[in-house]
Amino acid sequence: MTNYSPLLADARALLIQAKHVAAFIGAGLSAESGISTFRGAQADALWSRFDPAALASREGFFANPEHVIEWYNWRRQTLAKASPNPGHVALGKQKRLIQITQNVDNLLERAGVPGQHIYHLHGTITKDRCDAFCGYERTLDLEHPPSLGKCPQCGHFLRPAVVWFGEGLPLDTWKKAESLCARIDCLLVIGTSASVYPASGLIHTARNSGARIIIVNTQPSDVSDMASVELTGPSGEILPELLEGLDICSFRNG
Ligand code: BV8
Ligand code: ZN
Repeated sequence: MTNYSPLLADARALLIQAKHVAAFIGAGLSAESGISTFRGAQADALWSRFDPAALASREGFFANPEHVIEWYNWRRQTLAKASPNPGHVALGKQKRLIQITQNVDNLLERAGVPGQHIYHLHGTITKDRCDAFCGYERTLDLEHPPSLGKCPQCGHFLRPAVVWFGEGLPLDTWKKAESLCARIDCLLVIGTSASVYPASGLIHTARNSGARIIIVNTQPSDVSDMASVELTGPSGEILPELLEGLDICSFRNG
């Protein structure tokens, strides 16, 4: 008997009675696939070994572009060797659930979540794009990612197709996520410290619109006080039990 089991029934009841559900996902979902989180307790948490401002920002990139591309290519090769964990697989079975993710990996896609149901708020490391937004982008071979290069269309640097600190989120994706969170009646918050904005503001948007919040995390987070139910444990263990046999959806008529 784990410490979260008594709460599982409460969380399942909320998911079953809810009409419109969405998932909001952070780096913790991919931790059991060997993808470092940003701030979690693990010694491997990315930021504990790197300075995010120095690496995940345009200033950092232009200060040392080769070094930043090396960091991303290390992450790409780690992702190439990683597989979806049981948490991703459980989410992959929910074919009608919109999954709003801060993660830049492709593990939800590889677990079978329909692409149009994954809202990547912070982009993806599986692609490069032109830094001048001229429209050029390239999908990468994650095992053998290219070194620093220039856009063949306009000559500016090519950089990972992610949202760096200080950069705006993709507007259309943001608007879809925001309007969804304003009208759902249950938000499943998985593996996030809820410390990065404006993404984490979506949890507040959902709560303020009356949605019940279910949290899955190995430790308390900035939004623990908003939870109707908080399931403490690894998402790779909890999600298969929580979602077993359910078919939760975001648009009832969808
Ligand atoms: C912007 C891509 C303006 C790059 C990332 C207020 C409003 C708006 C902005 C700000 C604001 N306050 C501060 C800001 C600035 C900044 C920000 O939020 N800073 C933080 C640090 C305070 N925000 C920005 O700069 C954003 N841009 O605002 O621009 C603007 C607007 C218009 C036009 C121009 C400019 C952009 C932010 C996006 C940054 N990019 N990623 C890359 O990956 O290299 S953020 C990065 O953090 C990842 O995406 C990551 O997913 C995300 C959030 O972290 P989490 O996912 O929560 O991960 P974390 O490690 O923190 O937590 C993991 C959790 O999992 C822990 O709780 C742990 O307990 C749990 N866990 C661990 N293992 C498990 C588990 N849970 C379950 N099971 C397990 N096994
Ligand atoms: Zn270009």
